[in-house]
Amino acid sequence: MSFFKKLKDAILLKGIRSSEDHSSVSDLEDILIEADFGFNLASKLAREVTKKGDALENLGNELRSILSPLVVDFEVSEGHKPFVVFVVGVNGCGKTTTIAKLMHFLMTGGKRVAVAACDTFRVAATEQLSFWAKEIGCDIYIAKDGQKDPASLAFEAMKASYADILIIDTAGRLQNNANLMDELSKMYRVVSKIDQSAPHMNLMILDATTGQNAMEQVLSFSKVHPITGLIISKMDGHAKGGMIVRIADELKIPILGVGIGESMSDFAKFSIDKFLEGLME
Ligand SMILES: Nc1nc2c(ncn2[C@@H]2O[C@H](COP(=O)(O)OP(=O)(O)OP(=O)(O)O)[C@@H](O)[C@H]2O)c(=O)[nH]1
Ligand SMILES: [Mg+2]
Repeated sequence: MSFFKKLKDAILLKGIRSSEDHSSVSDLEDILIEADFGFNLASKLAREVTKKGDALENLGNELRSILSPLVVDFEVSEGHKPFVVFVVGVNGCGKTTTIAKLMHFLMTGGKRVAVAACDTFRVAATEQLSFWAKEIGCDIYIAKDGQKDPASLAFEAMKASYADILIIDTAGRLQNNANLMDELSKMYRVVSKIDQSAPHMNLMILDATTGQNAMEQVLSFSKVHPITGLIISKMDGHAKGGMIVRIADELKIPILGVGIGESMSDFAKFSIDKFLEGLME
């Protein structure tokens, strides 16, 4: 049963109305925890929205006020050449597909875009990115035979590129894999040697089907280099993406878009209305 349906039932059946009724507040709290809002936020919201009036309407308003300051357009600023975008995240979260969507979006906007295939572990990863680069018409930098160091590829791409925007694809890695996180750290260091202000955007992709672990993922990747934007992939599936509320509330990282399919045009601005509707389905 969906989150808001449960919430409605809880409100109707259990008469969740007031914060003085402790059992009602804790029922609501349980529902919010189950929706991946996390314990602290769930408790805070459960208390606040039951204070007076319609709890469901209050909750909608609270969620809007958490999310709306963070929902922004995907924009690259002028004055950096290239404007360097790192794309990071755990294995299979949708990094490479999101890059295809961004290449398409930026090229359509008249920008010259290049990508560096810095996932040098899997041959298939380079092939996947090459396919999109060719399809969309972007320059691509790929590792030469035997070259496995993603940092040196990122370095070469930065030196060579005449593009307005250089997007760096990275290998998927679990946030608790120290070696791979060190490797990522080296990539940032190397890139900042060429341009101190780079990367200009450090984008993390979150799979909408991820639960509370998403928070830990963002915190760990942020330790290596602060995450400046989030894109939630796979919002076209069954997942509601409830974890984004907690991340927004605690970390206040801008939400730059959502992935809504597997093709290059399946990129959209995060819609709070649709998100809330999704929760209510
Ligand atoms: N339905 C749907 N599928 C998606 C979306 N984004 C990515 N996928 C699919 O998810 C799978 C993994 O996507 P990739 O882009 O390869 O993910 P990745 O993070 O680059 O993976 P690694 O490089 O292996 O870590 C592929 O089958 C994609 O087609 C999305 O927004 N919606
Ligand atoms: Mg990939």
